[in-house]
Amino acid sequence: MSQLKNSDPQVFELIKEEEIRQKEVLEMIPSENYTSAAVMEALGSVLTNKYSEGYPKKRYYQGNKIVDSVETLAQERAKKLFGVPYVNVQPYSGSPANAEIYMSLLEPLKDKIMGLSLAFGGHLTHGAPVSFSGKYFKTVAYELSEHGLLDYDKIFEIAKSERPKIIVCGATAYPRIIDFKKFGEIADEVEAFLLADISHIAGLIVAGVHPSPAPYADIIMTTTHKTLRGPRGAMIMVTEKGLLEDTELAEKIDKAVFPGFQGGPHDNQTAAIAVALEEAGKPEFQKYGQQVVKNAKALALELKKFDFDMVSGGTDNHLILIDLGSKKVNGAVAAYALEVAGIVVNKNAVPNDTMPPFYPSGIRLGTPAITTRGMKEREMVKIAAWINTVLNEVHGEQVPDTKETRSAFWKIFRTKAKENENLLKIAGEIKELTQKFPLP
Ligand code: DSN
Repeated sequence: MSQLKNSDPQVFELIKEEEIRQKEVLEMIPSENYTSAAVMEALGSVLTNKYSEGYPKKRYYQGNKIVDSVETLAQERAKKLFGVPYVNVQPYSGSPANAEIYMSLLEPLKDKIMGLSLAFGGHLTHGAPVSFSGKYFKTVAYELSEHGLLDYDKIFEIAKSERPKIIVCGATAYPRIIDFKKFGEIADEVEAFLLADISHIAGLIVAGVHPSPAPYADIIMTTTHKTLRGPRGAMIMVTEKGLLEDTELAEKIDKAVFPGFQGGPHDNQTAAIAVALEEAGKPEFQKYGQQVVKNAKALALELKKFDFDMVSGGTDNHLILIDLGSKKVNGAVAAYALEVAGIVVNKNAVPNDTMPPFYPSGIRLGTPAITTRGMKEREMVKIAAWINTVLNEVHGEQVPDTKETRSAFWKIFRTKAKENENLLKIAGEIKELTQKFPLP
């Protein structure tokens, strides 16, 4: 980045600092990953200079011959990888993509979306009242069972009585396999479209360690930057089944993306998605996906030895959701202390959480990024022990009820955490460990 260093040393320095941060900590937010250098090169290429409203061979601007080839390449790679006949690779990210899907099929304020409640691990765009999905469409939510699992009988019951037009399956904090076949049967019974939002697990599906929704869903949406390990972005796919349900579904999606919701696609992002899809089709990526799950399972097993209460009891995929109620620590407190110690996770609500979303009772952690660095089961044993030590250091630190007492609490707690010798010692050990696992 020699040009940047000369022209804007302030931004250059900030990027360098972030690079060092990413190198020296354990990135364990399950929706994050490290892209390859090739993906970043495509993302930082001259393609960022172009405007190309429209689709290949039907553009509203001149000079798009090469962009057409880039977009077609991304489309063909996605179709092959996910086994679908149609894909739109232009959505800027996951939330716009879901908005575009709803726009293509639903009448605002009339038709209904049914999705997993945000408080139980669904996404904002699956019908949460604070998001456009809950404001502009009718919604109904399903929740998890008392064991933290999807309850398909209950979902069927709700679908029968509520008659949603779209059922969304997929989650941001669900540690188990999703039974897409069952969701497909439910959607068929109530004549709803099934949207599988596979943003979190797309890479696992490609690697063959999670079943694919392609035979059962009508539409599949995925972001491209999580387990799939591409740049930030998203894709909307229509399956064979979806095209049988509605022969114009692909056309409707295209129109909803552009001109319905977006303007010019980010061609540099499209190129970087194409690169990531090529990488994901390689045998090494299969091994990567397998190791992501092996690592998550190994980590869960170790955490169990320290009596951590995991929602659903463990994991089948890349993530673990820990309910810290039994450890008497608030999730926000735990996430802060872990960051001081060099372990970056996110605070997260747990099923039936009585705390507000900013101070939830749990933390969510995952293995996609640390697996990209090459870490294996042996490192998971160490990480679990570190997490346990950190949590012991902050045992009993609960967040006070009122706003005023909360800010005083945080001020004291932050200083205490940053000066805690055991947390700082772990941060040093992690810095040492991460040097053996370079970023791509
Ligand atoms: N923000 C993503 C996640 O962390 O799961 C979902 O969009």
